[in-house]
Amino acid sequence: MGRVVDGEWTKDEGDLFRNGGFKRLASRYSDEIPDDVIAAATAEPRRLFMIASLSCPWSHRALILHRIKTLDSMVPVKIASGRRDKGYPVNDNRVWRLPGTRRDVAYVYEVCTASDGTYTGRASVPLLWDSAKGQVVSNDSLQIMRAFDRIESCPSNGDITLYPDDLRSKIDEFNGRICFDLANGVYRAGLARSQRHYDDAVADVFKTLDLLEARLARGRLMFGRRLTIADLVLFPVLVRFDVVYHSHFRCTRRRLVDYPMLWAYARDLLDWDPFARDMDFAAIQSGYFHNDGDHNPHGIVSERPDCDWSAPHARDVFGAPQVSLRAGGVREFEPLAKPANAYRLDSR
Ligand SMILES: N[C@@H](CCC(=O)N[C@@H](CS)C(=O)NCC(=O)O)C(=O)O
Repeated sequence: MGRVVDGEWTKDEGDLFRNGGFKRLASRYSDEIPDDVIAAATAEPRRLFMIASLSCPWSHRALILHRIKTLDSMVPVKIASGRRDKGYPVNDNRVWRLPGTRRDVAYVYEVCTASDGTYTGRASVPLLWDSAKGQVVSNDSLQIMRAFDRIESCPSNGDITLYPDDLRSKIDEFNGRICFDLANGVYRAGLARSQRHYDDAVADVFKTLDLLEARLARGRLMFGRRLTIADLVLFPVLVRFDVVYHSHFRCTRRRLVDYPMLWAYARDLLDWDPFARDMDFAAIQSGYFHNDGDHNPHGIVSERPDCDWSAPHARDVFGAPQVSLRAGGVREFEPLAKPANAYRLDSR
């Protein structure tokens, strides 16, 4: 994977592996995003932009919120694509003028060092950049999502919040558990360098999926009918499960399609435009299979499972989805339906 030390790219993994276990390091810019930066998204469209990857589940959760709030004209997205010679490239391995600077950058790590010449840490995505200050605002997906959630002047859904006050502590607790036991649990399983670490990680992964399966037998979404950021955190992990985590990361006890509730829930959400728009199974598989020389030195991409993402899910029996209003109360959530065949679900 590599990382940045004192502004220089190094292949040395530092503290990433401890006694054979994979340890995800905290995001370097993880503070709450201040009000003046949020205000800038409205007052100065395109001053902020987000770098995100289509293969990355942490990027995907932020992209979904970005889609729900239709933020394109205010906070554009740059999709990080290309060969990861020195971590994520920003522009298909060609240099690109970093807005607000005189620097040409090719990699995400150069964006970090443009912000801080002595940057030490991971060069991770998603990343929010402020062109006026020439600085990274955040490289923490949860903070980026919370910031997007607070933008009120967006073309649609400015009146809603996916992080409502009355559920906030429960959402935080839920996200904490999902992040450690599942979202990061699959990485701990896949990247383990000892049997014990692998065993512990897969136990966490499947214990969590079992709990979620039971929870989804009681309601349409993670918090009843109300869409919250908890669903946005979970969905990117589920859609990657059978195509990557089950095979490549050795989470082999069960597949997503073996969990009737979770599988129907994932199909339900995939029917909604903001969830489907950045779904690209080919990009997801390439991101993992082509960039993990330890496990897959020949870069073979495994065949995708033969399953029908468009099969009826019958989740409507739990009632129409709702969303919290910033002013209090709830309303029905009307996600744009996914136009038939509009996405690259099956491209290869
Ligand atoms: N704490 C970060 C984690 C993001 C993350 O780990 N992203 C992965 C891509 S899925 C990444 O950029 N990995 C490269 C690295 O850590 O060097 C967040 O929540 O945004």
